[in-house]
Amino acid sequence: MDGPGYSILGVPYDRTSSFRPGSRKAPDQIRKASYCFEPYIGEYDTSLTEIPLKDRGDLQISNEYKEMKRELGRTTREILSNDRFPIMLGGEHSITPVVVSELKERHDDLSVLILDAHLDFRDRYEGKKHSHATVSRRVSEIIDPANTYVYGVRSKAKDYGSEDTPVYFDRDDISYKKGSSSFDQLKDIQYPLYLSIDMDVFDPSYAPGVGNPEPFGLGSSHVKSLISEVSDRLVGMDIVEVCPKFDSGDITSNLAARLIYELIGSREC
Ligand SMILES: [Mn+2]
Repeated sequence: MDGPGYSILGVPYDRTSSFRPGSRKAPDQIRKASYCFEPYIGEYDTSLTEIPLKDRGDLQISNEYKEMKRELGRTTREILSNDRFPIMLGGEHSITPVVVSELKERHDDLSVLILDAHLDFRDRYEGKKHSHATVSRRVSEIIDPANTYVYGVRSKAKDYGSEDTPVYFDRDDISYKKGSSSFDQLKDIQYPLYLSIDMDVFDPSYAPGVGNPEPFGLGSSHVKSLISEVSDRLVGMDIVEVCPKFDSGDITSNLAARLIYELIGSREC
């Protein structure tokens, strides 16, 4: 079933998770949660059973960064060379720069939109360069900082500031004005675009099962409309930081699975 379509890949890696590890168990939990939904999405009049969608299963890796990077890089190249749209299921957020790096080889003008409660712009965290807490810094080194967008931020280190900071939107600055597009603030964004969803961008009431929960977050409808506005200009996505061990009632896995339906449905309509 090669050729245009979607490839789902689980990346069971959470080596640097510092607070609540366990996101390496998320890919399977997100798959299980997806069984609760009808394949037909009425809003977009699209059925997932009629779309070329291949689940490649999980990367067979130990929890070591170098191995994850090598295997994820190799498999991403394979997915892209088959002209398929990659949907990566983390795992922790440090998988994102590996995928971005491969996409940049194909799209010189790539932008990246990261939905995240955390700015994650440290150069190192706990001595590690490749950590869940250094993601936007690593991404902005691969593409231009001006093309790196972080949306939904409500936690950052005090000494984050430099001219190389990505474009970021604090949660408190995001407009919820009735009638305005949730995407208005990102109107200068360039395409093609890669979307990385750290599930902690949501308020913990929507997504309690994450590595680093942060109160006062975004609602699910807001993120849904944002996804549908950008989806047809995306070249890949990941969804990271679901932590099943802390996920009461599988709420977070359920939302993660439904966001993937949303992405595919809104691209196909
Ligand atoms: Mn985060």
